[in-house]
Amino acid sequence: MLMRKVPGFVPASPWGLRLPQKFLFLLFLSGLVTLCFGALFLLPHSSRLKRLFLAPRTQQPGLEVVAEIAGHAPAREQEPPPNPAPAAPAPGEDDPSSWASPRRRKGGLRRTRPTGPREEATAARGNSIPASRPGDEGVPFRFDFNAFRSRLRHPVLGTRADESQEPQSQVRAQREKIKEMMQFAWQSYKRYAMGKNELRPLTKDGYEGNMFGANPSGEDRVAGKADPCVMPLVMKAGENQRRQGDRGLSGATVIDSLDTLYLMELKEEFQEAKAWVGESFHLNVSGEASLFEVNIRYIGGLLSAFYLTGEEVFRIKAIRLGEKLLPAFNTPTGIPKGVVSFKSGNWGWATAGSSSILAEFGSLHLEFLHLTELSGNQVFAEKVRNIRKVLRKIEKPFGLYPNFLSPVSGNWVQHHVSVGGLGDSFYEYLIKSWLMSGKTDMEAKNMYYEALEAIETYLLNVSPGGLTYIAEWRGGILDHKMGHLACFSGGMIALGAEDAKEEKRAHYRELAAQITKTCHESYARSDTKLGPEAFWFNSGREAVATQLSESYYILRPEVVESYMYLWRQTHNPIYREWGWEVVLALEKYCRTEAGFSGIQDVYSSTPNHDNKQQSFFLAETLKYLYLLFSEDDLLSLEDWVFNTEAHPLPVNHSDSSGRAWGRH
Ligand code: DMJ
Repeated sequence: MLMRKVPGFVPASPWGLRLPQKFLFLLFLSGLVTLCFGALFLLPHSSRLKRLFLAPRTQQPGLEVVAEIAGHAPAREQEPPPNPAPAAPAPGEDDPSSWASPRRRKGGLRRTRPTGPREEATAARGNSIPASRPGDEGVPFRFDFNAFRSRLRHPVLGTRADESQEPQSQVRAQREKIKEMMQFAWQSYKRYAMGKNELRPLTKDGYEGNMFGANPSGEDRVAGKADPCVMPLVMKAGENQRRQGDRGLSGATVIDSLDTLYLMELKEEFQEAKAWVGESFHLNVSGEASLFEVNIRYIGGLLSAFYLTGEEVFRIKAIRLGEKLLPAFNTPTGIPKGVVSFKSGNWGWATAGSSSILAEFGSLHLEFLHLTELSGNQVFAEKVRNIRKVLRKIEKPFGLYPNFLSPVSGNWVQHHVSVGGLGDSFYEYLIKSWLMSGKTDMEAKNMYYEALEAIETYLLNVSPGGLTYIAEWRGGILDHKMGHLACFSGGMIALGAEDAKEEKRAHYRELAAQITKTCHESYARSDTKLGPEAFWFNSGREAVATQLSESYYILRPEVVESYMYLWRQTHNPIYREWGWEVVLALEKYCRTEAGFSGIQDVYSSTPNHDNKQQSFFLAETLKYLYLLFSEDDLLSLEDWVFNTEAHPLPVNHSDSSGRAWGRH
């Protein structure tokens, strides 16, 4: 104190610094602190540090937020429990691990390709569960595969009782023939088109199409529910914005084939398909894709492959792809648009002139519940429960569900009702939701039987020649036609007959048999013994197409699908006879040097090929044929429901009200 008062004396700091030096030192220190703090934002993967220093950021409502609101906190930081060991094989069943490739058996499982930077970026935007540790590709939730497998009532691949009892039986030879067809279809695809969506057997190359987002050369869209009359109504938005060069999802045939290869025990081929999924199935796509098609083929195919094998790669890819579909639901009603943009991730729902299709937004329920089951994330289940809610509340003309709904207003757009294209799988998913829930989803059950009553009352007809058919309804006026797509309904009605009111069961069994017989007639009345795309009942003609534009056959499965269900229900040998007629016709008219092709005119004995081996031929047509010639416990209907692309999804036997199933 004394020294400070002495003039001319400049006090020194405890370290002996003078004032200007002190100032410079402080300046340097504050610069250093600012630099270090700023560097936190520049360092890659700094999210953990940011969490340490910064208050939690408010997010857009994404998966995590919704999950937390729903009472499910995604496992974020805690170490996940170790992966369950593969399930012990059920008696008489192959151990899934024996499906491993020789490489895997020797050297251990090769790690699947880590998620690409674009996929990580999407995950980081808050619409997904973040990775808890490197290498798990961002899906830390563990599904108890062992527990799931132990609840199945039958071995997945059945007991193959017929093989031990009758090793040389005719039915076994028939089954082997169908297996050979699958092997040929797969090998042709692999040879000429591996990784493309589908094979062009005549030109011996592959093509992407643009259903899954690609638009390499302005190829035409072939949507599952496509109908040339209505496509302008539903596709306008996507068409306007689609640009050449968009990269969509690839390998539809690979994903669609996985479970068929597995159940036919084409082990080497299954390994090829699995390896492709692990190494080459990329989700960093940019185009606009059909929500419905991606869901039934890709999500359905991946889910089935996971449930059949327990291989994590399928579960993870299914969930990651499922997350990419979520922006389609960002509409005022929550009814999704038919087209999802992979590019921006935020679909412009207000685009004028577009409607959502009943069969498309009504065929998500099975897959989305399983996405919740396998991810632990409620958002998928919530999306489809909301669709159900909208449909339950809306007024239905005469109890019928029209095919078009505005996702903006929530009103029907046209009064066109069909059990074929545009409507079909909506009805299918109602009865299958009931079955898949372990018969707890009463709402789905009631909606299904009410809809079926209305269909019977207003759409069902019998032709003068005694053929039962389901017509199409346009504001009260009937089109006396049935599309090939509508032929799945024989199988659906058979499947639902068992849970109908006692007094209706026999009636539904008979109705299923009659509709299936009519569909068989549409095949039997052609020169090729394959059925046309649509057939009519008017002007004295019955079960035949009336114009060339409806006379094509594109390897569709619906008729053999019904044969399979009717066979399982009745064991009437007629269904195997009819199925075998289809096998012979496919061999004669659709088999080419390099795969199977659709034909342009079923009424010509020398039809031209359409140069497309549809992926659903491998997913559905060949699978249903194979099941038709197999024992009932191969993918038993007690344990599995088939999605609308024939991918088996397990019935909930856990009697839980947990993750996916909820209370109804
Ligand atoms: C498949 O993609 C599905 O069965 C869909 O429900 C309708 N169309 C094709 C096969 O015809």
